[in-house]
Amino acid sequence: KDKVALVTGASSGIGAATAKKLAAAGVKVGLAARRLDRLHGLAAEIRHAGGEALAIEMDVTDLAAVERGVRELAARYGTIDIVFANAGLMPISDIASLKVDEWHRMVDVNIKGLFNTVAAALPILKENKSGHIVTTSSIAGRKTFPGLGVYCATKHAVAAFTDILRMEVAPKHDIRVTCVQPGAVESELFEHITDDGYRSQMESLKKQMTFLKAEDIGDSIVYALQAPGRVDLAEMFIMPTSQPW
Ligand code: NJP
Repeated sequence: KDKVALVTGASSGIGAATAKKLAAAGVKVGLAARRLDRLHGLAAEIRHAGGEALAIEMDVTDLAAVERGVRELAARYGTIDIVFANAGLMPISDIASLKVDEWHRMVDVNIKGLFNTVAAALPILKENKSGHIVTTSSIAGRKTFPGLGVYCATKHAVAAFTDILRMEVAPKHDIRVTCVQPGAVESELFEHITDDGYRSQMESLKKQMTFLKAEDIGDSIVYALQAPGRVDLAEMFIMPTSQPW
């Protein structure tokens, strides 16, 4: 039977690339994000290539919206087997700049968005006594970097939550859990930096090193999902070969 996946943050970058890889591997994908036009475009692209996809408008900070999206996906394809909780943002700035609104948005999307996604989807996986939850943490969930104070805090939280989720649900409910920790990946993530200094720092970094492609992360996730049931790839730390830190 074809598997069904929910992908949050599917409108661009890692989420969009992973959704395409999943669809190519025969998975029916629920594409969730706020930009519905993007999701419709991606769903059409996936269907054109012979896959199955459903566009779902979803703000992950809104638990009711996430629950609605999960219900819609499960109703369309019968169940949910895979959850890729990936939505996130990274507006870099120094703590002393006190961009408190940006801090709160990162906490709301990167942390609470993950909690909401797991809360809405886990009952279905538990009921099935199987499934796979993949979360997007970061190299910033393992180390710390100036300018990334709040982002690192959120991605450390993602890593901690994911690890404990695995310990609790993998042995008991046969639900595998994987925490993906990428280094620098080409995506729209860096477009939301409002601090001029860090924005130009990121621009020059792009010229100095070769970022990963979002597809590289998608390939690794498909690999983890296709591993035999006894194998849980708990963490995947994926770095660009040229990234020195
Ligand atoms: O970035 P981008 P990535 N509700 O900006 C969505 C992590 N990461 O693919 O709602 C629902 O292209 C947004 O959709 P929309 C990173 O922290 C990256 O790189 O339509 N969705 C879009 O689809 C993040 O967790 C790198 O605006 C919301 C997606 O999130 C994940 O990878 C390195 C939302 C962001 O796509 C994907 O980011 C690393 C909301 N409220 C970790 N707000 C890297 N790129 O180098 C945003 O270690 N989204």
